[in-house]
Amino acid sequence: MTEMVRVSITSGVAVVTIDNPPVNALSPGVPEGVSAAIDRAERDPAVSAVLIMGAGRTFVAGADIKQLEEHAHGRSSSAPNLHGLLKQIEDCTKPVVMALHGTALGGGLELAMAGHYRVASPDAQAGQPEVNLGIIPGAEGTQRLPRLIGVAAAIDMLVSGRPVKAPEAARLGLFDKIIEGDLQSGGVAFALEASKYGKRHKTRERNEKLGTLQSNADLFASGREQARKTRRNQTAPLAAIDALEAAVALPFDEGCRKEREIAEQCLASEQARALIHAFFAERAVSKIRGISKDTRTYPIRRAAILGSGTMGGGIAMALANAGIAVIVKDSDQQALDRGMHTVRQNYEASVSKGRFTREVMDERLALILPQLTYEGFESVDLIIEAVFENMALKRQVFAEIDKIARPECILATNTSTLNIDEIADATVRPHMVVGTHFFSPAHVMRLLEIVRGSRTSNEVIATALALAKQLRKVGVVVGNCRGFVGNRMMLPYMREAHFLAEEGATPAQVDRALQDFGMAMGIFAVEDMGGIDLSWRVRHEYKHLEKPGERVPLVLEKLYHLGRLGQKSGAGWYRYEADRKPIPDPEVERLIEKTAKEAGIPRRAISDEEIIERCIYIMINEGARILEEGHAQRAGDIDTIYLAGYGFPAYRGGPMWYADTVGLDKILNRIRAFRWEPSSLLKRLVEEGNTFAGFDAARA
Ligand code: 3H9
Repeated sequence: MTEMVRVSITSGVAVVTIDNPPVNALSPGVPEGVSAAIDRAERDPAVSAVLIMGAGRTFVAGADIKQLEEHAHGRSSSAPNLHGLLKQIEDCTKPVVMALHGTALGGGLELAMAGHYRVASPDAQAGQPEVNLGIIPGAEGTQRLPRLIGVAAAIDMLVSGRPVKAPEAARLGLFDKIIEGDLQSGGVAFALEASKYGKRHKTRERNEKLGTLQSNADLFASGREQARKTRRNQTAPLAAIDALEAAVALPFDEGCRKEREIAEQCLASEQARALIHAFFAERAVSKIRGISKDTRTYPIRRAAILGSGTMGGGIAMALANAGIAVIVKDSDQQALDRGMHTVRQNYEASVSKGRFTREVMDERLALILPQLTYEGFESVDLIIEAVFENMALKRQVFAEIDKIARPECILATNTSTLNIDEIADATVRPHMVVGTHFFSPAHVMRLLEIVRGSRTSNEVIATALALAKQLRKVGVVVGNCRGFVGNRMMLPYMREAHFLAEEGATPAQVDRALQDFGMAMGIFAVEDMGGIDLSWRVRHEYKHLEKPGERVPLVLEKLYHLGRLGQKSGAGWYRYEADRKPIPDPEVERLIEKTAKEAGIPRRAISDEEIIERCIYIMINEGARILEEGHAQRAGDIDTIYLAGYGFPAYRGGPMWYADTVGLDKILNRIRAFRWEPSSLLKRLVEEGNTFAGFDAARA
């Protein structure tokens, strides 16, 4: 046994407990410990059955991803290998029962499927989320899963990566029994019963749900179609289906060999390295210099929001969804009614899609209290301001709430562009003022930029991070600079797209090239969604920062003055019909051509490669500036922002990770060729032969 695996004997059942916090990953030592425990149980005449479970909050959440990362980068030759252990478990002459709670994921579920039976607590979930890491199950999961639940359900689990909850798992045949009450005693009783039954269920021998290549042909075809649609450009989901097909076509051992081959190829891929980076980058964002686990946080039980517009309503829903009671204040009854109507409509839509029940909707709605006054503001723990983006108005609002709120109440602003310190100056508690930059729709989007003002206290930042977790969002701490991180990088990206159009690319070509690159949406479609008036306003707000003679986007002005404000007016860069799909508009193309001609901008054919280089590299250059100025703590934080909030393809790891994969020297050369001013950090990293990942590692 190892320290990570304990064994105790209860009523003749060897209870094997895997104890490798925080999530009982199968790190070196765990498989060896389980193997030794099985070996001992097999030889001990006093033992009639084995029960394997996890200590703490979960069963096994998979292989150790750190170990996979080492292997993916070629820094270690030993990938985790569970095959011997799984065979040993399945061949054990005494029944082996797996008792699952929390999350049995990846290698955890693969381990469980090698057991003769699976029992689970009602809250347990099981899944094969490997595709989220760019890999496929590599411990016989693609071979055992279809044997237990059939090909259709297996395709769904493998391609979506989505875990199934206990009742569904039981219905599918993945769990044999749900145990209410104490899992260990229920598991021991089940194991004793199984030992009397004699016959053991070896999953590898269960072929009744497999069918044939022919009978499953349609399922494989539609699975592949689904994979191409929902996981655009990703290799692992298709590879997982190939491995599943091998389960149907080949005897178990040969299928496993095929799975191993495919799993190795996936693990060695650029996509796996990028997705594994994204996994750890997202978990690193909460590690902030100066803030530790002991940093005090303020409890957030009740909150208030100022403003019932799209953002205010969305934030109210995000809070209510996490069980936080929230007052929504507006100064205008009609606006308040409109806002609450939208909130209700959004909830109704979720109910009709089956996301939750009407009772849940009613509970959430009951937590949202619309009103016109400041009544109750004196007792809330957090006030989030979401009024119109105007400094004078925000300062006035902050001065007012500062007088009403109790001293321990956090005052947050949802500004996306304004200076937090200037807003904080309107209060006598600048240490309690923070930016909470939500993304629209705020009840859906995972990203939350937490903007640290120069006087924001560590306790307030720690509370905002905890709140993000409570809201199931990814909170990333950013500095108080123009546009913070996400929008600051987005602005030059958007401008460059405008220039490309002026020089000869159509908006549709730019958007298609970006989507082929993997962006969730093209930048012109994004701009139409946000509103041309918004882009116009932002540009004019910062017009004074434009240098004399600097090139500025020209068509934007024209669209704005023509009232082509984007989706909301039915036309912007594109035109729109009821389904809101962007339709290329020859009128806009003529307008662009005319504008370019008047400005003397020569038009030419522009390659997709140039579009990607100019749009993405300019973003990377700005990201590097943000890093050198310390407005983001890590390149990985910037990546997380772009993955969680801006539709950057996760399989490229985020813009800074992508830059490393292209090569910083190449990026610098292209930046020089485009006659942009390169960031000094980028120049320094190239001189040192370093990468953004290296920059992060040195500061960890
Ligand atoms: C696999 O199994 C391949 C097999 O097919 C092949 C076998 C041969 N390894 O997310 P949290 C760390 S692939 C190492 O904040 P939560 C995480 O980094 C794997 N570390 O907690 C963090 O560390 P820190 C398939 C792991 O409660 C801490 O645990 N499995 C692993 O919000 C807490 O994590 C998966 O893809 C791991 N497997 O969520 C599951 N998992 O505190 C990946 C977590 O230092 N994990 N850590 O920052 C998850 O989805 C979530 O972590 C989980 C808990 C739902 C388990």
